Amino acid sequence: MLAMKLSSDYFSACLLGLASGDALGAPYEGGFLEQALWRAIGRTRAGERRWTDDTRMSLDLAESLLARGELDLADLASRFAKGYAWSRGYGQGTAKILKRIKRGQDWQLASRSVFSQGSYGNGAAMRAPVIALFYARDFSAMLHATSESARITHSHPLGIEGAVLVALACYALLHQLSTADALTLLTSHCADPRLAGKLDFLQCFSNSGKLADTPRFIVGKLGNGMTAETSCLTAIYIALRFRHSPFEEMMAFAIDCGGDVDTIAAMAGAMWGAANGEKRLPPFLLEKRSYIRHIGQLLFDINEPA
Ligand code: F2R
Ligand code: MG
Ligand code: MG
Repeated sequence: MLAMKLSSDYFSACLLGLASGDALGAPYEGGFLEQALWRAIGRTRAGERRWTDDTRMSLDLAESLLARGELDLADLASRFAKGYAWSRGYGQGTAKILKRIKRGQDWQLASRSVFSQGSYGNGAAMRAPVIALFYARDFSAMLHATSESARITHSHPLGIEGAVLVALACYALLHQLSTADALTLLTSHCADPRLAGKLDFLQCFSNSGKLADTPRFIVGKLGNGMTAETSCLTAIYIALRFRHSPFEEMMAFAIDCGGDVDTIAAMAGAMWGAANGEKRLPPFLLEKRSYIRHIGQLLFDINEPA
């Protein structure tokens, strides 16, 4: 769809932005018990900030796409299952599905074993930035792969559509679309009236130049929950509002929004990284930083014509 020059720096930054938002947001996610647990296990022995399921599943997806050269759901399901560890704080439904696959159940059976209509959590959306990178030069393949990749854990239409919107937002920012053009692109691919209503809200605020409300107001309008419906548009709003501001300012706003902070910040962080490149990201001690940068580079290389 778009043929402009892409740079490897922005691919790495998209993945590092995701992991940074996840790691910096994780201490604020969940209730008292979850936060106390994260205080105990939230750093590696080397003092690096640990990330959670959001980054683990994004790396699983990237590693599968790079190894297979295309989306291979059986391979991806097996990598998701191998990557599962309770200490990464997976969603309850996703954890059950991955444990079943680990025990040998076919992923197609496992995917509907918890919620009969599939999950509408934000778990497919939080890893969707990887698809935007892998298919950065093939728009229709990106849309198709995003929906397909959601199916293993999130076959509910809302879980899928949230993932598509997040992938599209990353794609738009990677290609340096204006905020108005990015929102037009998202609107043209949004069918669900609940998500479309929230996108209308973003359009109004973008048109009036008034993208500047309090976290409390934004949470009231867009949500801060663990479902795709209550988190994806919040992340997109935050990324668009802070796309030209320092990462730390965006992160402070995401933390003030509360709720599912690691995931909202991971999705917004991926979009921000895709728009800004690596040099503007804060260089704090992050678990596997060099490896994540390397995977971003490989996702760029696959898009480069030989
Ligand atoms: N799991 C966490 N954080 C723990 C915080 C728990 C805290 N006590 C709290 O409840 O706030 N974080 C990680 O999980 C999220 C991603 O979740 P994912 O992968 O989408 O999981 P799941 O279980 O599929 O969906 C999440 C919840 O949404 C509700 N839900 C989804 N589909 C449903 C359906 N069809 N019917 C009814 N409910 C449905 C359920 O409550 C699910 O548990 C991210 O935040 C990640 O960081
Ligand atoms: Mg998480
Ligand atoms: Mg979360």
